[in-house]
Order: sequence, then C-alpha cells, then structure tokens
Amino acid sequence: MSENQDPCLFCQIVAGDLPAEIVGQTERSVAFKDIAPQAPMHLLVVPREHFGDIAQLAAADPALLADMIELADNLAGENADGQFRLVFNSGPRAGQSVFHVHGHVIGGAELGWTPA
Ligand code: IU
Repeated sequence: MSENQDPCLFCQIVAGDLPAEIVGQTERSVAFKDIAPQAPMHLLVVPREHFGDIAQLAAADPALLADMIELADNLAGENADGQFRLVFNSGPRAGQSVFHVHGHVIGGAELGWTPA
C-alpha cells in the first residue's frame, strides 16, 4: 500500500527541510517526536530511505527494519523503562496518513488496548 505525497513529508524531515524534534538516529534511521502525542512517550521512527509501508520495507530490506526496531528499543530504554508499543499503520483504513513508513513508539504510561 502506498500513495503519493509529493514531496514526501518524512523525506523532508529526514533531509532537515521540515522541522521536527529529532530524538535519536542511526546511519539508516531517524526518530522524532510526534507532533500530536497520544502518550507521554510518542515518537516516530522512520528509515532515511523512502518506503511506502512496513510490508514494502520488510520485503526489500529486513536489516533496515531491524535497525528501526533497535533504535525504538534504545529510545524506550531512555524514556519509558524499556517498555513500549510499536505500531505501524498500513493503509488508510488502518489509520496511515503519511505514506513514508513510520513506527509509532508509544509508552511512558500504563497503556490500554482499544485499537478500533
Ligand atoms: P499515521 O500512522 O500515518 O496516521 O501517523 C502519522 C503521524 O505523523 C501522526 O501521528 C502525526 O501526528 C505525525 N506527524 C508528525 O509527527 N509530524 C508531521 O509533520 C506530520 C505528522 I504531517
């Protein structure tokens, strides 16, 4: 699943052309604060390279997905006692609104479970 958003918002954040509060990075991934946080810790982890969604990324480059998860884990260690939920919305009906794959790294509180 992918849709065109030209120019891609998260490619622009990765390039430094749009503002974001960057909280961590690796050679291949960047993490920044979500502008509309839903929990005390709500970060987005994105690959520097553009992929539309999690399935496309995982098929093309599983090591890059592992890099993003390691970054999420490290940031949760710094911000939420190492405990976190990692959510990849995939497709508009699942709530995806930005079509550059991103993991929501959520934590810092007792989390409920009401996805619908
Ligand atoms: P979604 O899974 O595609 O719906 O998540 C997109 C997220 O990106 C959403 O939580 C927005 O608040 C967030 N976001 C952001 O942090 N910075 C931005 O410039 C834009 C969206 I546009």
